[in-house]
Amino acid sequence: MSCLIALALVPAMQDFPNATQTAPFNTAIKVCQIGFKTSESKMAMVTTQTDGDAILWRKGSDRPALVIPVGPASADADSGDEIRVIDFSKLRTPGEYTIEVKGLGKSAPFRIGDDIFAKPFRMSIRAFTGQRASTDVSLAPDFPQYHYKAGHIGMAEYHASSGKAGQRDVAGGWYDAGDYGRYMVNSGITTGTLLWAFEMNSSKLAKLKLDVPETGKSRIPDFLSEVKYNLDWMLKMQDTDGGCWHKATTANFSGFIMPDQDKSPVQVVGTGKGAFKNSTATADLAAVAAIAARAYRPYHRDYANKCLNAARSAYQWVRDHPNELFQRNPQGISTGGYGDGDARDERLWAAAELYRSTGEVSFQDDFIALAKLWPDTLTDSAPPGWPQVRPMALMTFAMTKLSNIDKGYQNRVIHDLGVAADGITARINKNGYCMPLKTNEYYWGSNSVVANYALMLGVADSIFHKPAYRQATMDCLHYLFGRNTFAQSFVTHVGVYSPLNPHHRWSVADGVREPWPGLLVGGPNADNGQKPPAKQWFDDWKNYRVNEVAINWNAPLVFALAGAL
Ligand code: 9MR
Repeated sequence: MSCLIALALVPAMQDFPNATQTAPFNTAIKVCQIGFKTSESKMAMVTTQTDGDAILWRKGSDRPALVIPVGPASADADSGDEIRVIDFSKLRTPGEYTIEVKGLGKSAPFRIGDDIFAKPFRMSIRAFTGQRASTDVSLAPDFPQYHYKAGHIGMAEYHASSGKAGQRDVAGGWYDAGDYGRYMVNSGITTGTLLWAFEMNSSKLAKLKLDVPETGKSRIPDFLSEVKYNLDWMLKMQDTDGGCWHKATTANFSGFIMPDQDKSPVQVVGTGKGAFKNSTATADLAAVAAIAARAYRPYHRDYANKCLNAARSAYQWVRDHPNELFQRNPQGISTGGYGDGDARDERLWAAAELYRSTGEVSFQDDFIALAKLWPDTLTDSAPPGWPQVRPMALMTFAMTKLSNIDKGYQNRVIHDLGVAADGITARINKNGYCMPLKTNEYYWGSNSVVANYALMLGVADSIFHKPAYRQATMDCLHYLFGRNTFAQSFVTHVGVYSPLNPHHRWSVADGVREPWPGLLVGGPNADNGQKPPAKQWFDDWKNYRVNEVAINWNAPLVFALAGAL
C-alpha cells in the first residue's frame, strides 16, 4: 500500500469511532452512492493526489466503460480538501458502476439509470410510518425487522402552562426526531413540505402504493394517508377557540428505550401566560390545514372541508392574538424548545396558503401587508426552516394561479425567486462538492439546509423550467447521498456506507444492529467551534448535535426525491 493510500484511509477511520462498517472502497473517491440519471451531469471528486486516469467499470463487463483524466486540484475551504473532479457525464448507459483511479483503487458502487431514486424515495417517506406515535408500527414488507408496540397511548394531561386542567386526547402524530416529543411548530413545516411534495408531483405520487397501514383500506392515496396521520394529530392540538398548544411531550426526554417502555405521562404544553396557546403553532396549523384543504379535496371532500374550517379558525385566532410567543420551556418541562420570538413569518405563510386555497382577497391583502414588513422577498441565502417559514409563504404565492392575484406583487416574488435560484445554482457550481451551503450554514441540521435549498430550486424549476435548476437539485441529492468529504451517504440504509449510529431512541433500543431505514441525519455542525466546518460530523449516537434525525429534515429530502423520480 502506498503512503498516499494509507493517508486517505486513516482519517476516515478516525472520523467514525462507533461505526463497525469499514468501507470496502477508497473513501478518497467521493461519489453519490445512489448514482445518476442517464442524461444528467455526472461527477465524482478525488481528494488524494493522483496523476492517474479514472476508469469507469460497468458491472458485468471486463472492458472499461470510459477512461478519462482526473481534473486539476483546487482547494475547498469549507472541507479543507484538495478536490479533483472526475466528470463522466458522457456515460449514459444504465448499469452499476465503480470508478477506479490508478493507484487509489475503487470508489463505492453506484448506478446510472432513470429509476434509481424510486427506492430511496420509498424509504424516506416510509420512514415517517416509522415515526408514528400511539400505534403499533412495522416497516414490513420492506424491513420486517423494524417494529414496535404502541407507546404514548391514552389520554394526555394538561400541563399548567396550557391554561387548562384535566386530560386531553392528543394520541397520534409523528415523533419529532430521535426523541418521543411531538411539537406543533416542527410538525407544521414538515407536513406543509410533504403536502407540497404531493401537490407538485401528484401525477407520480397519487397512484403509488407505499404499503402504509391504510393501504387498500382508504380511497386516499398512500402518500396522503401517511401525512394524514400527523395532520389528524395537529388538529387535535387545536382548542375550540382556534388556538393551538405548542407541544405534547413528557416532562423530560426519555432514556434510550422503546416507545411502549416510556411510561412518563404525556403533557399538553403551552406558553404559561397570556392566551396559553401560541401564534407560531396556530399559524403553522392554519397554513398546513389550508394546503390540506387543496390536497385532499379530490379524494375526501369532508376531510378537506374539515381542514379548511380548522385553518380559518386558526387564522382568526392568530389575527386576534398575533404575538403570543413560546420562547422557552415552562417550569418542569425540558424537552425540545422550538421557541420563536417572531410569529410574523408564520402568519404570512398562513395568509398565503389560505389565499391560495380560497381565492379570498382578504387573505391576499393580509399577505401583502405582512410581506411588505420585510424589505426583501426570496433570496439565495434564506432557505426555509422551522423558525423561518417566510420563504414557504413567498414560494406558495409565487405558485398561486388565481385570476384575482396581485400580478405586480406576484411578478416581483417570481423575479426574486429566479434571482435566488440563480444564486444558489452559482454557489453549487462553484463549491468543491457541488453543494449549496455557505461557510456559516454548517449548523444544527445542515443536511436539511441542503435539502431545503433543493426545495427552493425545485419550486423555481416548476416555474422557470430551467435545466440548470433541475441539475442543481440533483447535485444537492448527490451531496446527501455520498458525494461529500466523508464519502458517506447521510441517509440510513441507503448506499454502501451510511450512518450506523443515529441519535434515534428506537434504533438504539430495538436490539437490531442497523438503525431504522430512510432517515436523514443532521450532518456537519460547526457549533463546536472546530474547523473545517464541513468535517464536523460524527457517526455517534450520543452526539445529537450532528447525528440526530428529524421529521423536518426528512421532509425536504422526500420533496427533492419526489422531484427526482
Ligand atoms: O432542529 C432543531 C435545531 O434547529 C435547534 O438548534 C436545536 C436546539 O434547540 O433543536 C433542534 O430540534 C430538536 C428538538 O428541539 C427536539 N427534537 C429533536 C430535534 C432535532 O435535533
